[in-house]
Amino acid sequence: MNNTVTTSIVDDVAVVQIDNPPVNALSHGVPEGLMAAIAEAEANPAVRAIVILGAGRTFVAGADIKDLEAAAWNSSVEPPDIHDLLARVEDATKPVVIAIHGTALGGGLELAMAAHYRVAVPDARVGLPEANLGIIPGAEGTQRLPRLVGVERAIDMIVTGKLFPVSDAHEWGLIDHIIDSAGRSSGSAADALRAGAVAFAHDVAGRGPHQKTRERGDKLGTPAENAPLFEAGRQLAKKVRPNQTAPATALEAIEAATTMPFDRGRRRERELAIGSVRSPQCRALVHAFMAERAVAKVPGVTDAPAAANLPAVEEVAIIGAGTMGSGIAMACANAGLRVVLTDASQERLDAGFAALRKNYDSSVKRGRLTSADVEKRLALVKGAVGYDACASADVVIEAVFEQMALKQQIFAALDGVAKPGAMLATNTSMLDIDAIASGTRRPESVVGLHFFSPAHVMRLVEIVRGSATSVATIASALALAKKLGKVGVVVKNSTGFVGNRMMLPYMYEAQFLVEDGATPEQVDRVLTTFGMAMGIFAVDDLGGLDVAWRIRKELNQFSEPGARRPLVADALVEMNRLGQKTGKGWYKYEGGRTPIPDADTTAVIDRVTAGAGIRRRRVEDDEIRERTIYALINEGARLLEEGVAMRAADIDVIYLTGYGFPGFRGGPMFHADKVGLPKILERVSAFHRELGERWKPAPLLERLVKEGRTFRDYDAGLMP
Ligand code: T1G
Repeated sequence: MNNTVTTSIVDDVAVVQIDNPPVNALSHGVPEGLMAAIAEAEANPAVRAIVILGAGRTFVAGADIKDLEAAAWNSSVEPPDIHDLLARVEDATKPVVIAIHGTALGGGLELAMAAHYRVAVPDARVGLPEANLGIIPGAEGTQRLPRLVGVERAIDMIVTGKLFPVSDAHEWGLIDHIIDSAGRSSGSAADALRAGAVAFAHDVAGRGPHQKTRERGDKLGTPAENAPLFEAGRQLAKKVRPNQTAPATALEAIEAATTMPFDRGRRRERELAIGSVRSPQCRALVHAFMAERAVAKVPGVTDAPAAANLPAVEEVAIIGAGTMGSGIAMACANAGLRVVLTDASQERLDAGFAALRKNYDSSVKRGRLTSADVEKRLALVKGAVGYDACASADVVIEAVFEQMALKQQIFAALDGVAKPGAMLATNTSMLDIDAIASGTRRPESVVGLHFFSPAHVMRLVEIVRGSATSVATIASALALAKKLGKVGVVVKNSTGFVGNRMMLPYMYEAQFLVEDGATPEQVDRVLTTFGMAMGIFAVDDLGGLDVAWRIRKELNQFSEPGARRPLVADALVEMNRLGQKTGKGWYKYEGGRTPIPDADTTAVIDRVTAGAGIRRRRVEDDEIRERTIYALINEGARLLEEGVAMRAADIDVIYLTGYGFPGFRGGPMFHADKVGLPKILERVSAFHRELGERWKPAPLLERLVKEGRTFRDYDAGLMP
């Protein structure tokens, strides 16, 4: 028998354990092993019931994503199919009980639904997150889930792809019994689950008949009852997964469950599932999933001896209680870390705490946290005026405004205060880390931690490696990001690092398009239709037009002879149209956050462009899409070549988690591969001829086209 599945006999119950680390995916012989174990248990007269559980941290997290990836890229590879296993479980002659801890996800929950009973520990979670990967539950999940929880709930679970606590799942009838080990005085949680599941199995063995989910129809409703539910599902899909194809496909499969006998329904599901696996969106979303995990592995850092023995982080000090500082404080407190929030005056500190309190209050209002949670978290945050309170911190994060002299002064002062070995981080979004580090005698401890606003929400942290930053410091920064539930991406020191350096040409190209004849709302519509979470002009209004204005000054941008300089943005700033905070920017705002096109902006554009002798023309949507997105890609290729970004996939993760790039396109570099690098180069070269030097093709782009390679190939070459 294969070694990912083993059976032990406890009383009259066969306990079948899946052990396929890290997450017990249904690969490496697990399905075959389970079938063999069931056959053996059936044949054993001493066994009256079967329990299936997972070893290690979790029950089964689904099909193996690597198998899925192989099928997505290669149409001669069949997507994972566990129908035989599911039938074997459901038709077992002895009752099968699935015992869940950690998570039962995707194929894992589908396996559980084929069993006769499901039990779980109280902190386990369940879900069908396939839509996150651009596919539909393809192991009969769209057929069994509505039978167990009803059509409405099934639609919600499958379209949102969310994970749900077992308390909810129990209420809906998806979980039969919660094993509460609160009363147990000894033994591990795993022992409690095993003992509880065996007791449950022993109990049901004497009863019967044992319900087969596929034979149930009591919750499937009638066509007339279901029609509005499917309509609501389509609306939900539009809202939570705009532009994604999998939710509509999943709805079709669920509909099949309600109109066809089980066997025909599951065949229909299989057809639809295969179609979804072969879709470009699946490839992109699987790439995004893998890339997000790959960024946590940095050659030379996470595999270095220094990474094996990192000091624990328990206390974080934050310098600067402004928007970023208080947001970072919240992110740390949410992760259970002690926080010292500091600023130069009591007044500013009070304002920081007020902001913290306000953010927490809104989490309570939205039902995300209870008041008790909030009090517990707020109790972790202490305030202090001045740097002295940073002395006991394991990590100090500077989050004052972007002024080099001030930052250098802070780091020099920290040198005398921070404990030896403490990480000294700066939250700068633009400034030179090496220059900041030059003020201390311990530049090896200095690192950039570029959080994104709002810092307690946004998942991205760019981890900026200065020329002196030690391997241990980078590894600690990665570990801290993970602890905060964030995605840390290591990049090299360079103006704007990766994210903002790509953002500027993208943003300015959008502004040139407006000066050439488009409108802010047209550009934003093209970008959101492409899938960006927000249009660039709405983003600029949100962040404040003065931010880029200051950068233009500080970096002395557009100083090269012949460089085209954006004109309208300066004019708007001069009129104090700074965006949402002044009620007007590229758009106007009438009390809320909704951008409203403004005739005054049009007048400014007309005036400024006329003054500069620009003859405005009709600009087509295609031109907008190409000039904005290809500007991102061309700059991304430069960053790769310069080694500021290590892998094209790192750039993708940065754009997916920090800049609202649509997951179903896999990130800018993945998207470039999909469009085809020759086509991108052709357009970039044409823009270079028409629009000037800013469009000079990145040498790496030219090289890859010449060699017939993609960015994905480039990454593969780097990481054998
Ligand atoms: N297959 C293979 N590897 C997986 C995996 C999976 N399903 N899930 C996670 N991993 C790896 C991951 O790459 C990482 O590897 C390690 O496990 C830890 O993951 C038929 C076809 C389970 C909640 O979508 O949501 O079933 O980097 O860093 O934060 O209809 O992983 O260590 O080498 O994320 O504790 C549906 C996806 C599959 C679940 C754990 N299932 N996974 O989170 O750790 S499709 C999913 C997760 C399917 C059926 C269809 C999370 C997690 P490495 P991690 P974590």
